[in-house]
Amino acid sequence: MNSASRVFHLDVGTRPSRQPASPALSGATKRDTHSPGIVAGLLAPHPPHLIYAENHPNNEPRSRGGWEQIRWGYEAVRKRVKEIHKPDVILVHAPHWITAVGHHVNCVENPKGVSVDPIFPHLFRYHYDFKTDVELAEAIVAEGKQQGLTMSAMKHPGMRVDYATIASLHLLNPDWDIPVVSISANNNPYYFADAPLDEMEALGIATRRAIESTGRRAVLAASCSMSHLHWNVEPDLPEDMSFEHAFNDHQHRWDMKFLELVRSGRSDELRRFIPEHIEATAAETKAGSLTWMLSAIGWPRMAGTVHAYGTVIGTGNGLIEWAPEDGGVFHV
Ligand code: 2X7
Ligand code: FE2
Repeated sequence: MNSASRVFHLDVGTRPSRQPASPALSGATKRDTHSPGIVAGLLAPHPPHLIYAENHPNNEPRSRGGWEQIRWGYEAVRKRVKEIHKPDVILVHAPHWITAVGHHVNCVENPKGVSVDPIFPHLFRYHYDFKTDVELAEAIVAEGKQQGLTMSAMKHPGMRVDYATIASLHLLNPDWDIPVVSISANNNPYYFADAPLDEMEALGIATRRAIESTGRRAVLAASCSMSHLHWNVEPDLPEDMSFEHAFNDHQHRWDMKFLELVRSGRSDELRRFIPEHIEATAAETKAGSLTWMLSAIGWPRMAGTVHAYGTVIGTGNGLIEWAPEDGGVFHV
């Protein structure tokens, strides 16, 4: 890695620990800049194209740009993360860290290496070096077990971190100066057509409890695209935007129905709609990341802010934020 690609490090867990927040009504929020809890939940998609287009020194391939609207949305979210939310930690649940037995949490203190997208290696070969919030990661494992889930603390320092985890984390905080917790996607939903998302609801609750008991203020990122059919060929110049559009009208319409529910704060309907949307559009939310995040913040009856929506190689990508009044935490 060259010197320009080095990342900053912070000591994890050195802040004074905070008392857990008192419980309140579901979805209620309050301005409170000190209580532990979740300060924002994000749908933060990870197409490697977005990193390629940025020409960041951590990523090897070079481009002429592309997918600007989604990338500008990420610029706005980055600013909010740093200036408004100021979290102790960013947690990410990502579909491309696939585990066959249960849910794994990365408990390696300083993951380092090169993450490569196996389908788009010509776009994404990213040098990463970041700090894990190990105390929180281990607390999630323990809370998950309490919820009856099969949990595992991943402690192999050599394990290569998947491109979805790295892409969402880079897009949210390219400085890498906020500690991270990364959670795997159990792939039962891909074996069993009718596997429910209940486990992800339980994992969300476990995550929230771990955040509160360790006194952290956290941003949660569900690293997922929405509609997920994509072309099996790409233009000679991958960033040639004259080729970029929705896979078909059906996919687009279902994504717009999804965004309508988000923008109008109809979370109960959204909860019922997510499995229908998965079925209709092969949505990547099937991996459970979105359900995990929305369960953790308590399915609040509030409008999500759609910072951007755009297609990448035909897939639909919404960059969405749910957050209490600036500075507050979700009380569930
Ligand atoms: O992993 C992905 C994705 N979710 C969407 C679009 C293109 C590539 O990779
Ligand atoms: Fe993906």
